[in-house]
Amino acid sequence: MPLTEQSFTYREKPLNAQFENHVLVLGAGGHAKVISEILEDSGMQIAGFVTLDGSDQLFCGHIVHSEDQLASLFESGIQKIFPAIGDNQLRSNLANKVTAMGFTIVNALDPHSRISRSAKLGIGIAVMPGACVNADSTISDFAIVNTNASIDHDCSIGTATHIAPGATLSGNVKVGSFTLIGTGSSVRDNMTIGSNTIVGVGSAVVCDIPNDVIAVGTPARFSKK
Ligand code: JB3
Repeated sequence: MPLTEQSFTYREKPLNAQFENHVLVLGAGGHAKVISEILEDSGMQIAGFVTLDGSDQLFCGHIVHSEDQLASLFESGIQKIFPAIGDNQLRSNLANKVTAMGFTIVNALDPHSRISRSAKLGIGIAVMPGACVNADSTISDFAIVNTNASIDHDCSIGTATHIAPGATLSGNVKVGSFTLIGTGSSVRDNMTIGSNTIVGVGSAVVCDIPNDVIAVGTPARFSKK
C-alpha cells in the first residue's frame, strides 16, 4: 500500500526529533519536583523521572524509570536529561554517567529567575525561581543556584556547587567545586571559597575559606571537615 504524504513525513522524521522537547529527570525527590516544574514552565515535556531502581508509583504524575532502562529510553529517542539530585557528588557522578551514554544534558532556568546576558553558563545547571545571576558571572556544570539566591557581578561558581535558597554572594566571589553555600548565608565581595567546603546556614563570610572545611557563624569560622 503506498504511503500517504503524512505517514511518509512521519516515518522519515529522525526518531529523536519526535522527542525534541522531552526530558528525563534524574532523581525523584524534593529537588526533582521543583526542577520538573521549571522544565515544564520552560516548554519541555517530562518523559519521566529516573531513580536507581525505579518505582511502580507515579511521581508528580509521571513514570519513575530505573537506571537500567536508560539505554532503551535513549534508543527510543528520548535523549535529553537533567540531573536533579541535591547531593553534589552524586549529581555530578550521574551527570557524567549519562553523558557517557550519549544523553544531552539541558539546563533548568526558571522563567522567573534573572540571568544576565553576559553570564556564562555550563550544562545541567539549575537556576531556581527568584534567583539572580548578575553580569559576567560564571556558573559551571551541574551547579544549583537555588530559590532566591543572589550571585552578583563577576562571581564564579564551580562544578556541582550548590548555592542554597536565599544565599547572597556579593561581587567577584569565587566558589570552588562541590561546595555548599548554606541557606541564607552571606558572602562579602572579593572572597574566595574553596572546593568540597560547607558554609553553614545563615553564616556571614568575611574572609577567604579554604577547601574541605566547614565554616559557620557570623563572622564565619572554619574547621577541617
Ligand atoms: O533545600 C532545598 C530547597 N532542596 C534540597 C535539595 C537541594 O536537595 C532538598 O530539600 C533535599 O534536601 C535534597 O533534595 P533531593 O536530592 O531531591 O533529595 P531527596 O528528596 O532525598 O531525593 C533524592 C532522590 O535521588 C531520590 O529520588 C532517590 O531515589 C534518588 N537517588 C538516590 N541515589 C538516585 C540515586 N537516583 C538515581 N538515578 N541514581 C542513584 O544512584
